[in-house]
Amino acid sequence: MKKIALITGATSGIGQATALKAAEAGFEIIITGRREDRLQQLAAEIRQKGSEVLSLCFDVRDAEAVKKAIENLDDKWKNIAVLVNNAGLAVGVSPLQEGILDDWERMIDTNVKGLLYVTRAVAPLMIQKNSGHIVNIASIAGKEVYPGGNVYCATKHAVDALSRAMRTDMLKHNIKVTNIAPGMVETEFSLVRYKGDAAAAKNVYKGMTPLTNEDIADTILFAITRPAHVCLNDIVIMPTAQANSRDVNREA
Ligand code: NDP
Ligand code: 8X3
Repeated sequence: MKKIALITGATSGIGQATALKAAEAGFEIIITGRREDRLQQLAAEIRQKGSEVLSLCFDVRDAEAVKKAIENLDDKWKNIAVLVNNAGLAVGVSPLQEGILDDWERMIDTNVKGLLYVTRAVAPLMIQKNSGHIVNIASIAGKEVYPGGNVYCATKHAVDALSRAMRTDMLKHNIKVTNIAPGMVETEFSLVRYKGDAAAAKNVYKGMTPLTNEDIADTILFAITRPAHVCLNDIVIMPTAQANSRDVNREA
């Protein structure tokens, strides 16, 4: 029987590449996001690969919508083996003292509360089966801070802490928890962070080679295909041209 992977934030970037690679690797996929048109397009691509797919359109910030979407799954789709908590975003680069409250709320509500709502709905299904794997997409911003990163970094530090907390709480239920902390990955991430300013987004990667969404998807696929007794707890993956949050070689 094929395993089922639920991937949040599958309409773009890391989530989209992960959904496609997981389908190629033989998983059946539940894809989620807010953009219905993109979900439909991705679902068609996954079906072409011969994999079954279900798409769920909801905002992870809406606790009731998350709960209903998971509760209403039929028994087949409730048999989730892998949850990839990927939906997330950065908004703005203001110093803390000039921060925009709405930006802060979007980041905290999505990256922390949204991840919690989805996990709260899915983890009991895994516990019933005494097996499962939760992959949290954190960030190098969950290990370090950098100028203007303030609240985004705080949310990703929270994800890092929640990965460790989940691993402890779910230990007796045989559930693996993998925290993945990427450095710079060129996706729609910077376009969202700079509120649609394509030039500012492009400039983030100027003169260096960032990671791609496929690099992170490959890493996730490696983590979720290890033998039952092996759990990769924490993976930091950086572009060769990035040593840490602040040091980037733009001259290679
Ligand atoms: P993208 O902007 O390309 O993708 C983000 C995804 O998250 C989209 O599918 C989006 O879907 C979804 N999403 C955002 N907000 C919500 C919401 N409220 N409800 C449901 N889905 C939502 O960025 P990435 O692929 O780069 O980002 C994926 C994850 O990786 C994020 O958690 C990010 O913080 C993390 N990350 C990214 C890095 C990078 O440099 N790119 C580095 C380290 C970590 P939709 O808009 O359709 O809802
Ligand atoms: C995204 C990577 O360095 O912009 O999480 O924070 S960074």
